[in-house]
Amino acid sequence: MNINDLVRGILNGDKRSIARAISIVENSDDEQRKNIIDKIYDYGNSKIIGITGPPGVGKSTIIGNIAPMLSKSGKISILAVDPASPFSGGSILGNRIRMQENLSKYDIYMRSTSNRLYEGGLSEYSWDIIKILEASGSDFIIVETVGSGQSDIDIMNVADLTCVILAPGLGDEIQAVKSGMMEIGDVFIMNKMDREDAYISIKDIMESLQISNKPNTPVIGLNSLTLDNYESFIDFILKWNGKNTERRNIRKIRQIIIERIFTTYSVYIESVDKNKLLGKNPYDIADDIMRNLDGLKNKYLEK
Ligand SMILES: Nc1nc2c(ncn2[C@@H]2O[C@H](COP(=O)(O)OP(=O)(O)OP(=O)(O)O)[C@@H](O)[C@H]2O)c(=O)[nH]1
Ligand SMILES: [Mg+2]
Repeated sequence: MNINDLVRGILNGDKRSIARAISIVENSDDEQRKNIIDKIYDYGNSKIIGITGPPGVGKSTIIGNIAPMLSKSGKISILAVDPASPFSGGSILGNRIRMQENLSKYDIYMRSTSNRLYEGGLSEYSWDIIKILEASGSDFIIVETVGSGQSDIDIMNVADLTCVILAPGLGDEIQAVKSGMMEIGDVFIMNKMDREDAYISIKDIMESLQISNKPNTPVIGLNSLTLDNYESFIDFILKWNGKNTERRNIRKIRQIIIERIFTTYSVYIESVDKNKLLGKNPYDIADDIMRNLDGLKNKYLEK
């Protein structure tokens, strides 16, 4: 498939073209990524909904429930970022298959991607994947982060609406979650309201929001077994009109530049004269290498 056919396919919402383009941005080089993004950049206007929170609180369950409900108001795509860890591979795949079966009747496109140990709860090319899903005509793109608790904070740089999902009985983990996640939520969801300690947990979160100077941030309780109170959450999502394009793009620019510097300088670092390594302070060697910025320019700009 040539690039123009691929782009036409994406713009028409063709699922095979979308899947192929995502594989290209994940597995090719900067130039090919740039090529695709160049051609689709101006298309689409999606609301990007981030679903984050500790492991097992019900993120996937909630997405599986809200996606069909939201599909009454527009086209939905889902991006689920999975941990690279081989230990959880099997169970996650099982979850995904169940979710995909459930969603297929609603014409919802779902893609999972591994974070490949990229930190922050998203994957390295999440931005590019989101651009592709956006150009394919999605009205809503729902992103599930890895679910490693307090370190899943990158989503706030990417989503237009960040939903932090919590559940009763998180035990000691709640303290760690609070220290990282209270800042990033536009809304807090207490899932598993069927649990008896749920109301105490909601009160606890409200108190933490007071302390964090965010007393007006909404807290919504959900029971994902009965779908109790889901209409409040859907209503909240539909009314939300915050946009985060600037922050999303700045994050991407930073990432592109760091990646380029890293790739280029790795080569220089490997080529350091081994005799120098013993005789010279590493700070001085790093300065020497960085004086040679020409390598970076030649590689990316002088074509
Ligand atoms: N009792 C109860 N269980 C729930 C509720 N929502 C989800 N669960 C269960 O909680 C477990 C974890 O749900 P998931 O949706 O996989 O949670 P997750 O946050 O996506 O988990 P990871 O992606 O592994 O971090 C599953 O067994 C669900 O059936 C709820 O409202 N009440
Ligand atoms: Mg999940």
